[in-house]
Amino acid sequence: MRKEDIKSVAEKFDLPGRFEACEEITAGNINTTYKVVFKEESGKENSYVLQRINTVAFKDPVGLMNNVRLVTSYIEQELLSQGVKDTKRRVLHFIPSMYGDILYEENGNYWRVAHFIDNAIAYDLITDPRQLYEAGRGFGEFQRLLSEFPAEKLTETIPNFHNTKKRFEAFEESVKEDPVGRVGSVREEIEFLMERKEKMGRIVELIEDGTIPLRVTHNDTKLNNVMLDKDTGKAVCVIDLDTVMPGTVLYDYGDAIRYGANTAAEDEEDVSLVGLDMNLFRLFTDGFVSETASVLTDPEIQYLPFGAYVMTAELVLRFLKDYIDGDVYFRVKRPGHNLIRTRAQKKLLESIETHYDEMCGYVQNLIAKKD
Ligand code: GN1
Ligand code: MG
Repeated sequence: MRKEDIKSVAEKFDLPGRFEACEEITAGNINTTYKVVFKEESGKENSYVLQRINTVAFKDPVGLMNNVRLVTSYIEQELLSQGVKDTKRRVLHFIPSMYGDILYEENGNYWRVAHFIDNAIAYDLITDPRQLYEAGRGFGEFQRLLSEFPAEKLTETIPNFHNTKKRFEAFEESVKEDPVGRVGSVREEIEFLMERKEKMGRIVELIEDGTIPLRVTHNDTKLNNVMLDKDTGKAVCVIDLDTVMPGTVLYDYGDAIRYGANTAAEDEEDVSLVGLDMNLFRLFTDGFVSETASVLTDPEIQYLPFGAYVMTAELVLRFLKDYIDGDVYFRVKRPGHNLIRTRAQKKLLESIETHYDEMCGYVQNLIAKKD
C-alpha cells in the first residue's frame, strides 16, 4: 500500500500528533501489518501497530474485535489484581478511531490500531535458548490468566480452527478436486498424511470423551506471538489475539513447540536443517508448566507431546492443502512457498516421531514432581 494511503487510514484513529513515518511488518501470514509513527508537538514520537484484518480468514471482524476487547480487558483486570502496577506493556491496548470504536471500516477494509510495545522483540528464530523458557512462561501465563474467563462470551472467529478431523475432510476434497493441477506432484506428501489420518483426529476425540477439557486458548502460539523484553529477556506480552477462542491447551503448547523448538525456520528449504531440538523442547515445557501446573489436569500435561505431534501434522496438512488449492490462504513470499513449508513441517513431524517417547517421559516426570 502507498504511504499516503497508510497515513490516511492511520489518521482516522485518535492518535496524538502528526503522522511521521510507516513501515510494513511482514512476519504474519494472514493480516497486513504496519508500524506507524506519530510525532507530538513536543517532539515526542509514539509508535503504533496498524493492521488490516484479513476478511478471507476472518469473516466476522466485528465479532473478532469484540473478543479482543473482552480478552484484553479481562487480562488487564487480572494483572492489576495480581499487583502488576503498569499494564501498558503487559497486554495489548487498542485505540479507538475518530468514530469511537476500536474497529474502523473503510471501503470494505477493516482496520485497528494498537500501541507498539517498546523495547521488546518478537523473535522469528531464537538467538538464545533461554528465550524458549521465557516464551513458555509467557504463553503459560496467558493461559493461566484466562483460566476463569467465561468462554461462552467469545465468538468462534474461525469455526473448527483446530478440528483436524474436519480439516482432513476438507483436505481430501481439495485432493479430489485438484483445482490447479498440482496433486500429481505431491503424491508422496499426500500419502504421508494419509498414513497419519487417524492419529491426527485423536484430540477431537479426547475432547469428546472428556479426557481433555475445553479452555479459552490463544490458538496461534508461534514464537513471534510473544514479546520478550530487550534488556531483561523476560516475557512481556502475548500478541495476535485473533484466534483466542475455546480450544485445548494441547493446541497452544503444541503449536509453540512446532514453531519454537524447531532447529530451523518453519519454511526452511533445506530440510536437513529441520528437526526437533530436545533442549528447546525441555526449556519451553519447563517455562509453560511453571505457569500452568496449578490449572492443568494430569491428562492435559500427559498429552502435551501429543499436542506437538498433532499441531505439526495439522500444519503439514494446511500448507499442503493451500498448495493444492493454488495458494489462496497463506501469504506466499516465493514460488512454491506452501510446498516448501509442507516439506519442512513434514520433516519436523518425522523428528517428533523419533523423539516421541523421550518427550512423553519428560512430561511424565513433571507430573510426578507436581504430585
Ligand atoms: C498463520 O497469523 P499468523 O501468521 O501468526 C495462521 C496460523 C498458522 C501460521 C503458520 C489465522 O498465523 O494458524 O499456524 O500462519 N493463522 C491463521 O505460520 O490461520
Ligand atoms: Mg495469527
